[in-house]
Amino acid sequence: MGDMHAVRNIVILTGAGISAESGLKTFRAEDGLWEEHRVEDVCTPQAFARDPDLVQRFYDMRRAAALAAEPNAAHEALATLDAEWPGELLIVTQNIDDLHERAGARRVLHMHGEVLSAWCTGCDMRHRWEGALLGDPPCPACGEASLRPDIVWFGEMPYEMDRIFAALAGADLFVSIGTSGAVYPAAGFVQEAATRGAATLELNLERSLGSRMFDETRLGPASELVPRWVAEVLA
Ligand code: BV8
Repeated sequence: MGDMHAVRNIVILTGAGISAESGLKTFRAEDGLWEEHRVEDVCTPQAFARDPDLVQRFYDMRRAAALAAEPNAAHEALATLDAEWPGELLIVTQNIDDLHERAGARRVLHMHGEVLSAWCTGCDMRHRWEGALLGDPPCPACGEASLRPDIVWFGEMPYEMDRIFAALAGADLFVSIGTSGAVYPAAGFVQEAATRGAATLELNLERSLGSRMFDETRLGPASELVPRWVAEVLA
């Protein structure tokens, strides 16, 4: 990676690969989530309208898995970077688990939502939620049985896109960790950052679909690559 002294503002994009070593399934692996479920059956507003119980059961399973998982060395290393980095830093995650925060990271943005949050489509309130949503429990605020997982489904606008694009515009360094680069707009962030003059680095088990757009790619498990990279940055 070039001379770190010129780097002040960092944007980090993470995907399912950073939570794989915590035991959470990725999407596209041979034993991935999309092997057992069709995206259009569980991850679109149309699917929720058609069969809400199937979708609630799917996210109840993901919620239980997230609660049972523990952060790994990659999450911990990013939490250390977050605590010690004097410049701007934003961890933009596509993940709906809370392992970044449980490792201690604070400057985290969940662009695709959070599985430990329930959103009432009646009164628009959001609630911390650890239990099941199957069975239509009432909204703690308005009592309506209209809670859905607080998740961005395909065809829905990701959260806080303005904040993300503002951070990309000011970034000196863009780092992508554990993502296949298959889903937009996240897969387009490397181009946006590079166009704005940022250096770009990919840390992944295998080359992603957008690999050729990165200045540098390092291949290996996140639990090894991320602590090593953070040590370099803080050196
Ligand atoms: C929108 C929440 C518009 C739910 C998710 C442009 C071109 C083509 C298509 C589109 C386009 N723009 C928009 C689209 C449509 C669509 C899209 O991108 N489709 C794809 C399939 C082609 N995008 C959307 O619909 C987005 N919305 O565009 O809205 C709009 C505009 C105006 C107004 C209204 C609307 C919304 C997309 C968000 C959907 N929700 N998640 C849930 O989690 O259940 S996406 C979900 O899938 C994840 O969040 C993530 O984004 C994606 C999965 O990707 P990864 O996380 O990368 O996981 P994957 O398994 O694929 O890869 C894992 C990687 O890790 C691998 O590379 C592997 O090698 C690596 N790895 C594995 N183990 C390790 C490792 N690396 C290191 N260490 C390890 N141990």
